Amino acid sequence: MSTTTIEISTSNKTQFLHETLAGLQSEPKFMLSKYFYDATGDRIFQQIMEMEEYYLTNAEMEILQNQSAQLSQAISADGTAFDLIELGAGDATKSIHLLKSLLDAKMEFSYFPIDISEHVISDLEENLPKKLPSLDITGLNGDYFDMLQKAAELSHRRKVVLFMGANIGNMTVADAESFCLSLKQLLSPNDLVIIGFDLKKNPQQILAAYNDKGGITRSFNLNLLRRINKELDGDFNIDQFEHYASYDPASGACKSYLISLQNQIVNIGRQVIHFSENEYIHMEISQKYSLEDINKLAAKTGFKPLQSFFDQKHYFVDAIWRVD
Ligand code: AVI
Repeated sequence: MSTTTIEISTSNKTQFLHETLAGLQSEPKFMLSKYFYDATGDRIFQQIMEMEEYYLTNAEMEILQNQSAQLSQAISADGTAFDLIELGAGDATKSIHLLKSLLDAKMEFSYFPIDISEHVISDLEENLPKKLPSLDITGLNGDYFDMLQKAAELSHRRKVVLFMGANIGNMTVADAESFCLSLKQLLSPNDLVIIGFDLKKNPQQILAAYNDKGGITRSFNLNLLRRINKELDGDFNIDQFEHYASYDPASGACKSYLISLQNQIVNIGRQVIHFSENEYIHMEISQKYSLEDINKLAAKTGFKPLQSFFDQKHYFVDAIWRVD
């Protein structure tokens, strides 16, 4: 077993400030949902995943619990050693099933979990080897793409990239296309990607997952304002912003916003941001896909769909694609 952490944290705060101001000085205003995940955000996201309305986690967990052996077979079909690179690894409660199946099958591989949250990566490096002592793990903390490049430099074997949890949904379809194209640039023929997509379904069910009765998603969004107050010397009055979620069944875009409840001024460091009453900040997109949308995305970005793994209710799919 080997354990290493590689961190790129030098300009994290400057980048946070720069991107936050750029978003708030835009018309319309927006924030980047990757900044939701400080220690408090991580905790609130855990609560979201345990919410009754948030069906995504259980659906994908069911796939991993019940079909990891088949997933492992698909990954190891050509018998060669590989590196398993996981984008947005979280606490690996889902991928641990796959890791176990791969270790049980005596596959030769190293595991590179990547996460934007440094808490998540250090927890993972501490705890995963206790459960899987023979696992070779190197944690990477930072932006997906920077860390993916880092992992590609470190890895000299066939690559299998895991991108589960519907994290691809937090990009617009256009950004998901650019992302898949860039991902493909870092891969070689026969490398695989496994992507988790939340499927289009009853609009009420989707909306409820992002507008829960208990207000947990609301505090998840508002926490970013708190984080800005704390880390970027901001003075948001949290009570004067309201969470609003919407889902468009035609496009599959589920969006969340914070609405300013009054005309107000917010200071961030030395910058002054004006809000009108009812002006919104776009906070996050959680894009939903049909199978047709998914296959189109693969074809457009140079991948060949190999296999799809669904939960029993067909709420969610983990799709395996090969570099074409
Ligand atoms: C991490 N990501 C896939 C979640 C989602 O469903 O878009 C983040 C989230 N936002 C609100 N609830 C959950």
